[in-house]
Amino acid sequence: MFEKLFYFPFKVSSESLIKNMKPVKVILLATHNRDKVREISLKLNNYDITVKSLLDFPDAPEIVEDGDTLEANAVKKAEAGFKITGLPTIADDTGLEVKALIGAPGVYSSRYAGENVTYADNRRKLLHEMTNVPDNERSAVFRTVAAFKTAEYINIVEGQCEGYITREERGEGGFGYDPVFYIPDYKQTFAEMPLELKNKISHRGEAMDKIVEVIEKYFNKTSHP
Ligand code: ITT
Repeated sequence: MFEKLFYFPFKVSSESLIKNMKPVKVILLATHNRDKVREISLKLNNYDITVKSLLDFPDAPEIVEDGDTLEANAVKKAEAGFKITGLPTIADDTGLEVKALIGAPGVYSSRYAGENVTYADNRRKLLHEMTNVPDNERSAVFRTVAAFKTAEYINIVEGQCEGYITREERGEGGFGYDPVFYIPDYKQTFAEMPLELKNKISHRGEAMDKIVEVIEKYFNKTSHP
């Protein structure tokens, strides 16, 4: 009786089922930063990849960012994320390097104004430090180092974006230093442009374009033939 109810009208071999099964592609973003999750998820939108972040793993231990370089921190976050979840993991570490401040805040961008500060505190300090810097000496570069860690390897890429530090905040979008980072080609700060455009031209966008190539190769190799 039971068998009859669940009778398949046509015969499907388990082999063909497996062959036609779409492999589930899941990656972890080793971050708690919702703004980064939004940007990177948008970037990976077209790739049929399910993106998780550490926000989905509330019991995950904190990863301390104590490296002296962006690369050291990106590697540390990617390795820790992979160890915690077993998922192929992306991590990025980003710094704003201001020429007039000899590369500061750089790797210390998140704590420029001190521990446990807000994005706004950091921007305020930056604008204050640059009060006497003339317009033609306000160049800066955003640098991102991103790492992709799997069971087999770790791949490291970089992206950067050049711009200028404004004298006051402009725009409501983006996050972090976006309202004070001006891109002359677009006559806008990152906070004034749509996220799609920031993602196309930004430091993180460039790094993610490179990481996507690595991820595609990774999933093509490990997916069903
Ligand atoms: P995770 O380490 O959890 O990924 P985080 O906020 O600490 O998140 P980073 O160390 O990579 O991120 O970045 C340091 C700071 O640089 C960050 O707190 C922001 O203030 C700033 N920042 C990073 N990416 C930015 C971007 O695209 N636009 C503006 N500011 C950014």
